[in-house]
Amino acid sequence: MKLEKKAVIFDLDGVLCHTDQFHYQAWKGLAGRLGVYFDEEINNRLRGVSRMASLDIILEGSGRSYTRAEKEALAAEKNEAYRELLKGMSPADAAAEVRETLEALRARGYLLAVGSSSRNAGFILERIGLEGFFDAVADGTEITRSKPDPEVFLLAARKLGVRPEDCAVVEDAGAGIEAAGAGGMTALALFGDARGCGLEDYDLNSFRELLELLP
Ligand code: B16
Ligand code: MG
Repeated sequence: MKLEKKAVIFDLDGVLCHTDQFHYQAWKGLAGRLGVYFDEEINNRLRGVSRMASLDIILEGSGRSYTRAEKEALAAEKNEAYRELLKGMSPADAAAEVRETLEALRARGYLLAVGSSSRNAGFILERIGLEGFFDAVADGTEITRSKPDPEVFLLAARKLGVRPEDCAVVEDAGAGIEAAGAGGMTALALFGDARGCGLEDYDLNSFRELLELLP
């Protein structure tokens, strides 16, 4: 299959780098402190979902309700632990395959963007040395509705100045694949629960395979 596209929008956590393991560790620490059961399967439901919505999913297992203020404090506690883990990231955390593929796509004339639900996206891109690679970044600080809503991808397309149908989106989350489809974009699934979720247009076997799809 060959796609006719002008732009590629990349999810960040789980696609450009593997911060998903740090999200898991930070949520696991919080859940442990609260005595709430948490495992990899529950963690998979948090991919691409906003911080508050993630907390709500975790607290489903708590058997009690929390006030808005309590939840804000818990989300802040998790984010502090998560940011500590992010500080340990470096350019070595962006795989050579990712860098090389981004460079090759750029050389072919594609516009490149990030579309992430994360409010930490700017910090992460800086840590891994990819902040200069993109024509636009749309992230959790600029949207009101998280994936599966298409808002973040539509914002990325608008920043690039291209129509949604001219964009391919690369995602590791089912929620992200759903968001891409809802925005009228072509959804490419890589890793995570995105592959085989049933809503994707194509399952990628590797990041590099993008170079076969996008001539
Ligand atoms: P933060 P993505 C998402 O990023 C993560 O997949 C998701 O697990 C996280 O809850 C969300 O960002 C919010 O992150 O707490 O850093 O604002 O996959 O859309 O790049
Ligand atoms: Mg992701």
